[in-house]
Amino acid sequence: CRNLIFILGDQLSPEISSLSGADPRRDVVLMCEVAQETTYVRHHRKKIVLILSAMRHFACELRARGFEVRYVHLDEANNSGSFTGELKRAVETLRPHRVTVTEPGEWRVMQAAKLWQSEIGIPVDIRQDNRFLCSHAEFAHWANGRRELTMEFFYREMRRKTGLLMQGDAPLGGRWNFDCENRKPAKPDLFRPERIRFEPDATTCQVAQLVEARFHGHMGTPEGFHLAVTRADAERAANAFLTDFLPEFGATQDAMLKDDPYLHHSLLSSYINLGLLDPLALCHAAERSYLEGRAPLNAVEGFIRQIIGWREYVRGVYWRFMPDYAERNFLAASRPLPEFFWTGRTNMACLATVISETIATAHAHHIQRLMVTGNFAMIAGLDPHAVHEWYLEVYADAYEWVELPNVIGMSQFADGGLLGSKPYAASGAYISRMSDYCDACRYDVRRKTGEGACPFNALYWDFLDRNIDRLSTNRRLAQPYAAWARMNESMKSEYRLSANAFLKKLDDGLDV
Ligand code: FAD
Ligand code: DLZ
Ligand code: SF4
Repeated sequence: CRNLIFILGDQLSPEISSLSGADPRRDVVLMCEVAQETTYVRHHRKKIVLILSAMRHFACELRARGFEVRYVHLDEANNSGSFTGELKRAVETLRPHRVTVTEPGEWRVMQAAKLWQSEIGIPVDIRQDNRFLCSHAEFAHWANGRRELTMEFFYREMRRKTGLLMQGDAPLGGRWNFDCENRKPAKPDLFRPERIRFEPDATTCQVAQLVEARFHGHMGTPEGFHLAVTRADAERAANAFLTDFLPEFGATQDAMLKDDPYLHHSLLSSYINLGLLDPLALCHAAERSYLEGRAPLNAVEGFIRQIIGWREYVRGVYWRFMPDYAERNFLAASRPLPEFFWTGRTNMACLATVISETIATAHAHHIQRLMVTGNFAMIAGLDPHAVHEWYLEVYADAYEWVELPNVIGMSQFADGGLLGSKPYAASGAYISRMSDYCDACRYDVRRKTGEGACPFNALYWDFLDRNIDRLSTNRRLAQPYAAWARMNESMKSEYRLSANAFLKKLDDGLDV
């Protein structure tokens, strides 16, 4: 009985459930580069290079393990352009008895996968994705009956389940979370180790040429691509992170520096999401760093929380609330994205820096995504759906299951507080405290209103005022709303005037 094992582009893991029980002498693997996946949003060109090159390398890895791999290239003459079309073609040629596939990460693809069995006329076995700790059923079990889906409580369950940083039933160090020791600003450090870079090999160069020629109108360029595209290189990147950056991971997690965009972040999300790194193995390696005295607990706990806490939690939220989650717009925001989101050309130095780095590298770290682009988008009232599409396009680690809850929930508060208990809105003071962006900005962060004042200042108060009916009952916003209530009317109207003048410029497409 011959099986056809269908492996999607973000399922590049040798231990993935679709391969479980596979016999290289009998079964065939299908992998396909398809136009539908490369263009359902206009992915950053470095993201496409990463995914297609990693797919091609994974096909080689499987062949080296003895598998026959039917690999369909994007520019192949008969390529039908879709997963369904390629599956049909493969079934017609190879005549397997059944298809096995690991559940797709995205709702959109899952809907297509549910139809495959009836469309191709043989059994299709859709298996759970064993690269996650928490299945959809387990998440539903945890979430059912809870009034609030608090990440921190979910995280504790995952700590208990994995035993990571646990001593019996208790968390190591007596606390579950050491975040209060984090959130420090950072100083430039000329001695910070260099980031590991990988020179493109012949396969990556071929993909880069294809992407250069084919994806006009997509952000960025394949030039300067230096990401890992194999498991071995991704593991090298992980080991370099564990040695050089993990020890300081927590402390500067929320900091931003103009000339040091990565600080102590791991830069591993793209590899984890593609399947090149196993998230649990990575957490165990981080735990060993603590147990063997190479990294402090606050750093290791913070790193592990991001992976077994946030990463698993946002996936749970995604699958529980899709498909309507994608359409949520609690704050009824509707402004289109300004042009500078595509060019980085704005006088606001924080946005110019983060967007330019995004264009160059297809990466930005968490606080850049949350408190610079995300914060601006929310307080300027940008349409959350357009914001979601932008994030899905521009980041190399973006797949809808992880991007959407981070954008619609955490960053835009468009789900009304399902994921986060308050909107992450901030004035220029926050950005000034946590970064050195304001030093070189044409705007003055200390000026509240009027010509030359930092736009974030007026937008922040105007955002609270504009949304007073929706947000003033939020307990976590009691303080800013009390401050707004105490403010005299002339100051309030100055904020409103400044914000409106700025927003009008945005709407008129003028430089800001
Ligand atoms: P580190 O800071 O080193 O963190 C370690 C790991 O923890 C990451 O590699 C990642 O796997 C995980 N992680 C950390 N925070 C989160 C989180 N909030 N959700 C899920 N996993 C997390 N992450 C994505 O992987 N894909 C996305 O498309 C994505 N979109 C985002 C959009 C917005 C608006 C925001 C605020 C966050 C988004 N994140 C996304 C989460 C986070 O910003 C990235 O995971 C992180 O910046 C990746 O860089 P890193 O590997 O250096 O992370
Ligand atoms: C993101 C992406 C891109 C750009 N291209 C492909 C592709 O050509 N073939 C493929 O199998 N997967 C690709 N992917 C990843 C898929 O979009 C991803 O596997 C699905 O969204 C399911 O999560
Ligand atoms: Fe951004 Fe305002 Fe600082 Fe300029 S002054 S970098 S706009 S926060």
